[in-house]
Amino acid sequence: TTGPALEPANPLAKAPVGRPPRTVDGFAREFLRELNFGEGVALSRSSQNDQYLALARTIRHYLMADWLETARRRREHPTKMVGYLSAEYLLGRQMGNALLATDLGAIADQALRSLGLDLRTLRAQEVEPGLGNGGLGRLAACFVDSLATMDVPCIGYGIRYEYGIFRQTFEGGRQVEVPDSWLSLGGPWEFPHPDRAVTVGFGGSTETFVEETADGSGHQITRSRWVPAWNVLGVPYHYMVPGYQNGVVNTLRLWSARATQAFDLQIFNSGDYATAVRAQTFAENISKVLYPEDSTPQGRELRLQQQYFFVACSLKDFIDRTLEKDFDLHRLPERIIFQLNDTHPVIAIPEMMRLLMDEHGMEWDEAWSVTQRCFAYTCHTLLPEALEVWPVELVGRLLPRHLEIIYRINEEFLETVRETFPGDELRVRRMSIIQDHPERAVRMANLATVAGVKVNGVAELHSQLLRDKVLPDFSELWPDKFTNVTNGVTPRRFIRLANPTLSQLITDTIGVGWETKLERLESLEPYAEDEEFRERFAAAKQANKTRLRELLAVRDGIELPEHGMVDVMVKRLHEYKRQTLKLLHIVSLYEQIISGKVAKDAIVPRTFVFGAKAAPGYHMAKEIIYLINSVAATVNADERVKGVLTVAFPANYNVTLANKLIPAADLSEQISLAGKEASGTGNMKFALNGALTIGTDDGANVEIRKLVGDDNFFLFGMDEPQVAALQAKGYVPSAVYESNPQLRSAIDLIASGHFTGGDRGLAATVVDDLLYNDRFMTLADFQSYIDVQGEVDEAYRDQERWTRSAILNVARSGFFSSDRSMKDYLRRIWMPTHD
Ligand code: GFP
Repeated sequence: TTGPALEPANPLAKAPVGRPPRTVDGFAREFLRELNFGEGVALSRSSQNDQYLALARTIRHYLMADWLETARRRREHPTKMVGYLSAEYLLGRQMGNALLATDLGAIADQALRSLGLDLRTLRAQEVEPGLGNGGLGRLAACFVDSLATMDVPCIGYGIRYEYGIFRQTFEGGRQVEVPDSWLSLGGPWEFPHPDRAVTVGFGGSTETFVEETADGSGHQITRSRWVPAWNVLGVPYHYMVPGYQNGVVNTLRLWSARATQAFDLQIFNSGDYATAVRAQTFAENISKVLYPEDSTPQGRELRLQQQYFFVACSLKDFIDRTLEKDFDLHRLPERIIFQLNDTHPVIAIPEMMRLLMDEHGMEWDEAWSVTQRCFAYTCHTLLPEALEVWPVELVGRLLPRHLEIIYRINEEFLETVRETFPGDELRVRRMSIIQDHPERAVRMANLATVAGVKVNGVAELHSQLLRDKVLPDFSELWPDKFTNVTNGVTPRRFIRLANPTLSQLITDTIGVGWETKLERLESLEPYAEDEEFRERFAAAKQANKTRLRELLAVRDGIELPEHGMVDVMVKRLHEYKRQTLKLLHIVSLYEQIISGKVAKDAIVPRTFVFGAKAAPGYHMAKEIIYLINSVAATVNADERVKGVLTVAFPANYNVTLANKLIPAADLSEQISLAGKEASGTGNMKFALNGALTIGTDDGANVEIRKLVGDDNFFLFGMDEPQVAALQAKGYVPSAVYESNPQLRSAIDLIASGHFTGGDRGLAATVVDDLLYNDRFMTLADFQSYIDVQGEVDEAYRDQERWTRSAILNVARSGFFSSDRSMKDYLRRIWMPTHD
């Protein structure tokens, strides 16, 4: 709790916090002071890590006045805020972003140089906080960046995982997961506040009691309350979220779990050390590790604990700490909208009901009316298995009061359904928040849809399919509840930081300020016809490719050829994303060359780059990784294709590597089965960095193609209605295999063990699945993919044409700034009167 208002005698205490001087000397002095006073070392004795930590703290100083000032402003003029609830934030490195936000890059560079140090070397020391799995977590990071840049009051709430997404290494081509101890050398970007810890309960039971109503009428009501069996503490860690050179710094508040009692001293003294710290271990496990998606049922309970833990901390934090004291909670929706990033934080809905009723004395109807206006839900998937359900047994055991509340919400909701659709019990069963089969479980997406003020998908097509296929009964009942907000990416990180060469060219051509008004990129369009500009544009791409070659040589010992097309597929490894389709293309090219069907010089030399992590429990994904590595090793060692086909699979794809790969790409692979990729955001990053896309009519590809034009996008494959029709008709992958000789040769070569040291068994899992299951219709789209790859080759041969198309991709992709996404959320969901 905050102490009494300070009335210090010293007038200095009232002055705004000082800003360090923005000069080379001033910066150098701050840095040395941090090194000496903060790290306790002299420059001459300091390690690179000391220097990195001191540098981070120095840069922090330049943000501090703005942070405190932003907080003060928001406190003194409270308006409606966005509470972004997300189990993941894939932030990427902080230092470069902070230097960009403060515009201190040049000063820091010179200051360090004057001390004999190198900024780039120190920046490379940073281990990125990988607190997310992929697109969903990265999207959350882009959104908080945009909200700060737009000066929208927002608190990002999440979990401070001690171990983020695992570090991937390859052993014998197989993925090996190493814990990501990103905090082990110090976390200079975080501010722990253990004194502001929040208590969160688990387990136990509920009890009912009778109470007189608050209106003084003498009526009695029966109420319920929760008596948890055990508690943990949530310690908040604050992170700065700086806007882009605008003096605004918002806050990201991540929760870390601690035991209420560190250990039992008596047991410890008796020598039973393991038992003495058991409670501590148990509690701290909650924020120990980021849960990888698509994993097996193990750890499910821990996952629900994580979800409840962070939303319970966050709601309490907002109500008890952020709101002014004595704020009338009936007016809560005037102050907050909690955006639920996927189903992970949906347990916040019954938690809000519980807080309002059991801790703040509201009646059910009032509490429900408030709750319904405080939440909105974003769905990020189309795969039914990715919509979370929690077994009733588990929820009841862990959160008994919440289960009661969920049951009552459901009861009242189903009454509405029955009134609207009398006699339609099948519909009632489909819409129920509780499913009966295969086990009784709470459907979190249904709960979020019932309670949320809006439900949105993340690209036009996805939002349409969400209405028509995923939640059709709900969209029939409440058509106005459904809306779309197409995803976006922050141009600060994904153009300015990632691609300085292109950024400079853009600024030289259209002036400053495009980073916050990305639609201005459209003024680049006429330059597609300007030869000099095209040359500079192509030179920028070439420079990025050279940088990538240098990086991969050092980072992974991978040798890339100097010339040729750079063809990149980077994203989570998942069957629906179809990395195997890319692999079949490579194998097919290789097979055609070594069998003499195609002359080596008939195809355009290409470097294929993969980047992908497989969830540790996802067996098939790991087999695919192994196969990609096996193909890479064989192809790269084969003299017959040398200089024409190169396959690179650098390990541990993350935000840092993405920033190097994307600017160097010529071709962006977005090849999911139509109707399966909700949006994609990598696709946007590539287009904005001047890569052309080969893609299916899926997710945001549809919008990219519409904007950049058919001539500047390589479309292939079935569209969603065709996929549905084939599914309905019955899809037989082996029949496709039989009827397509080129496909057959490629698959046969894999199956023969050619890439797996002669061992057929090693490729069998992937091959058999393609032939006899192929849930994501890889084989059905193979021929179309191959044909269009032929068109890609042809287009690439005409470098003038290619560059023109690449420029148009940049010029026409301004729509995909996450600033635009934020405007859409504000207008359509958070503050409908906003403009
Ligand atoms: C998920 C979806 C993507 C979507 C992002 C952000 O990310 O289509 O773009 O969320 O909305 F699948 P991944 O799990 O694919 O990384």
